[in-house]
Amino acid sequence: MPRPIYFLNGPNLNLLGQREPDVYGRTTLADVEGACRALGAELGLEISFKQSNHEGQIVDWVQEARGTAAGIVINPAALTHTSVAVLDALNSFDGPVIELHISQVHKREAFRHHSYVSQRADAVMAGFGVHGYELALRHMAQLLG
Ligand code: DHK
Repeated sequence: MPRPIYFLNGPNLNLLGQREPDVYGRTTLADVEGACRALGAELGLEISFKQSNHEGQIVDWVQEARGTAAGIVINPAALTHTSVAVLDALNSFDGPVIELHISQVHKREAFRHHSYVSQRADAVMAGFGVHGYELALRHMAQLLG
């Protein structure tokens, strides 16, 4: 049984499509999940797509990914800039990790310019909009050979 790719989404991404559409667009997270599942089927990759507003839940899912997932695509959202706990959890995971931001965080407020997660991520994406999720999946497919 091939291992799935975990897509982990942090706080407020459940409101994607509704909150700050000028920054994050009008596509919902359910639409993004659907697009990833369709591409995953094309690439022969299983997808496990999750979102939580709670830091501990994200940590639990990263720990669950150990020995379960082939790779992790993570949009930690605000936890990017605050969470040593998410970084520590990712450091316990052996497979490839792609950090993804919908917006171009380096064009935004200074507090969004630092990422704890980048210390672990094998690739970092920002500013591709929701299309970044499919690009990340294609890159993950390449990394996994
Ligand atoms: C999403 C968030 O919710 C913000 O807290 C981050 C990220 C940026 C995004 O661009 O996907 O700063």
